[in-house]
Amino acid sequence: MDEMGVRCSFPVAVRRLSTLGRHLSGHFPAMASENPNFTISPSPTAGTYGSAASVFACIAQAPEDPILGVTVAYNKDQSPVKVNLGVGAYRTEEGKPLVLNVVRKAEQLLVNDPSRVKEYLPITGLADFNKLSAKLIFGADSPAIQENRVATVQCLSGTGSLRVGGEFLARHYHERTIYIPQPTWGNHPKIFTLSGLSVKYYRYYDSETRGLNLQGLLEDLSSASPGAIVLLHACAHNPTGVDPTLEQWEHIRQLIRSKSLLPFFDSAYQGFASGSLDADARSVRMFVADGGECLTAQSYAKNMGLYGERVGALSIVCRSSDVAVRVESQLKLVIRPMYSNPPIHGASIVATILKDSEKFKEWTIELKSMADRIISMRKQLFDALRERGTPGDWSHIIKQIGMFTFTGLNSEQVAFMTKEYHIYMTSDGRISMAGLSSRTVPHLADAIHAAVTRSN
Ligand code: PLA
Repeated sequence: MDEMGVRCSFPVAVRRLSTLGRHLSGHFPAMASENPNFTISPSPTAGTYGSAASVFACIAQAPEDPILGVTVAYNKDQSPVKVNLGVGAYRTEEGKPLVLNVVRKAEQLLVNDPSRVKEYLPITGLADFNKLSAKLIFGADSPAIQENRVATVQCLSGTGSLRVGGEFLARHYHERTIYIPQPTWGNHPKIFTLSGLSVKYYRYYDSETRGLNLQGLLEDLSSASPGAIVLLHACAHNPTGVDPTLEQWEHIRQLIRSKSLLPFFDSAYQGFASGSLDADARSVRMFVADGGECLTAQSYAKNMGLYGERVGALSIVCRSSDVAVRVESQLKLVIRPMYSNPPIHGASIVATILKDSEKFKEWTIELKSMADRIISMRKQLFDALRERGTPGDWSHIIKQIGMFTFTGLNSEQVAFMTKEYHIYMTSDGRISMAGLSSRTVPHLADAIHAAVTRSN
């Protein structure tokens, strides 16, 4: 009993009974329909179990999300010097969120077009958006696109694309194990486990060299069961900022193909790593060029700054166009009961930009300037630590790529920096370089210096 007088084992018992009821009525439909009183479902909401107590009284308080929870803590802090380097969200030099000019223009066009309506999209989303998204990641001249071997569906940003892909694989693919890098974005294991896949890790990062553990990666994938799914970050690996070189990608590709493993690319940062959309898609294109199959989850959150619009795409590259048609038909069965069909606004912005060569050009310029600003933050932070004579080799700050630096700071050092300097970052020592500015670099460098020298 808890203080409300509710038996805490009760909801579990109720759940089991109702499940049993559902199970029985599924197996003996005649029984259920012949006897209208045939239900095993006690009704706690009716007050039978004590009218004052909530049926949710036994629910435990859940912890905050390790990444988005950092923003929650940041928002509560009243300090004027606070800096949020937790979530990967781009900020200007003034520390403000950025809506790209080209996005504003596209939105104006959409708003001023009276022919635009708010009807439901098809289950698979906006057709133009899907075609243009596949071109963006695979390349306009990709044989897979020309041969109609790609099934693309609009999804709820990168996360939704991964989830739809995961559920599709759990239903239709013969091997349920997915290998994800160690470490990886914290949401990956949750997304894939809840999709019905079984998650295993492959070695990725070498904390000694602060670089790629290629040997470990190849060994772990070599011993994976044939056909296993392998999650790969297309570029700008989160959280390490360490990407394989093209030569290393080629090793990885050969191994994956020779073991018949199925690559699933997470492309959340196309254009954000190098500033070039094509260069950042090279890993994916290498796999598509060999004619084999793969999945790709794309997000426009970062590269178009459309975080809250939740716009992304899942593409499945198949061996033939008729397989692609059947795959798409099954993707619809995954999507329909999950959220029915995707939202229209964000995808319309993306399609408006991608289909117009001038707007596309304008986007690439704005994207490059975001990527360049992040690169310049790396240089500034590195220089600031050198100036302070902070112990340690900080060259990984300029070697790593993409939105994040995996600093190597431990959770106590992070806690110290948050408490004493109001710097918010994830406890694994990851900082979002996109959240820094020339104004905040010295403050961060002071905090890192203090954290490192304090524990020495
Ligand atoms: N994949 C990777 C590797 C990511 O880093 C993120 C976002 C996503 C997918 C999903 O992005 P989307 O659903 O918004 O398109 N990672 C962020 C945000 C930027 C987050 O955790 O949700 C991060 O701070 O790691």
